Amino acid sequence: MFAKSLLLSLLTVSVANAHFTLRYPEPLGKSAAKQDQGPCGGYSIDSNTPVTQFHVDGDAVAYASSHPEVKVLFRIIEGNSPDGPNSFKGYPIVEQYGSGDFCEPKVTAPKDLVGKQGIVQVVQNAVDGMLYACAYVRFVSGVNSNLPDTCKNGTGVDADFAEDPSLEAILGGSTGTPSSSETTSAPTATNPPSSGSLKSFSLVAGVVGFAVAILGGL
Ligand SMILES: [Cu+2]
Repeated sequence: MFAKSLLLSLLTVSVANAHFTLRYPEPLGKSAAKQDQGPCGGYSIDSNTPVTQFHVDGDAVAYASSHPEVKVLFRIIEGNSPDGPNSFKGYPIVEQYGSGDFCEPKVTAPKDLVGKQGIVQVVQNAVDGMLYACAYVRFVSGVNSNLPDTCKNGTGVDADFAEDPSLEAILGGSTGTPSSSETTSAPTATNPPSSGSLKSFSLVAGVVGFAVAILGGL
């Protein structure tokens, strides 16, 4: 028991040191010390914040991950406030497997953001909770045909599309989301939780009835 809790605390310490490091676009800051703090991992935009050009028809978001399994939201935000009213899903939510370098080279933003500034926010749902990093960008037209060197996948790193209600909720808290990506909340309505509760209630009632019958027979 003691050995188990010691192992657990050791694991917690090791993952707390480095969650993930956003490599591209240039992040607001490189320390992961406050990465569990939304919306930007303890950083905010100021006069020293680097600005990266971001191509609305497809650009890279690259990071190095210490976690072998995370779900990731790539969120595009208009303006210089992470809590601004207009935010968009830059790519479907993915589940990334394997630790190391990971890059999604086709993150997109709405075309009408061209010429404006904004934020690329990466939110990971990891074993140690929600993790955040942001980059300040200026939106430009077209596709980035000259992807950065940091856009690569480490050996054994892979990804697949995934669902994640917690990450969707971050996105859903704002207005102006493209209608094409707003079909995710519907499935829960067809499977209301009450049917599950009713089933377990009748099971319990059956067991109680059986017990009563035995008692009655004695
Ligand atoms: Cu972590």
